[in-house]
Amino acid sequence: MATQRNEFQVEEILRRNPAYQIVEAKYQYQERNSNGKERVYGVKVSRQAYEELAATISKPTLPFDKFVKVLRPLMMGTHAAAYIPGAFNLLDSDNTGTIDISEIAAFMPVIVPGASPHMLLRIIQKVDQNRDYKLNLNEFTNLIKRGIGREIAIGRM
Ligand SMILES: [Ca+2]
Repeated sequence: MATQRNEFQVEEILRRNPAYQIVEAKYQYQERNSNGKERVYGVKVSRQAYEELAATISKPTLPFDKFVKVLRPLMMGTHAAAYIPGAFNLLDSDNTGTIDISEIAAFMPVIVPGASPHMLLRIIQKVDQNRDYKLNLNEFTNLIKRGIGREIAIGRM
């Protein structure tokens, strides 16, 4: 099958300050391709970078501590499937049962500097089955299970 994914393991490392606040979330990937070749890489998101970006967005944004709970399934995919509903509820702050695509897309640059929200929008459109530019829990779950954060992070999109 042409779309076969490489096997990977991922570890989340949270760095905290003396007040026990998370100051950085790091995701470390170890990947083995079909030839048995190993590749190690990581992505990190800092509170500072997140808050700086959040300050430029006119809409209300999640505090960093909650954002990390969204980031976890986004970056870990099926390895953090249990966190998908919690992440969805955080993003669906007004409890409409759907989340706005632009709310997720707005934060792509903190995951990968230079990543454009359009990259994510393109992928999201593939899981947005009813094409309403919003994601329900089912569509969001499909998105996460595709390992979307990791795909963006390693520039495979
Ligand atoms: Ca939809």
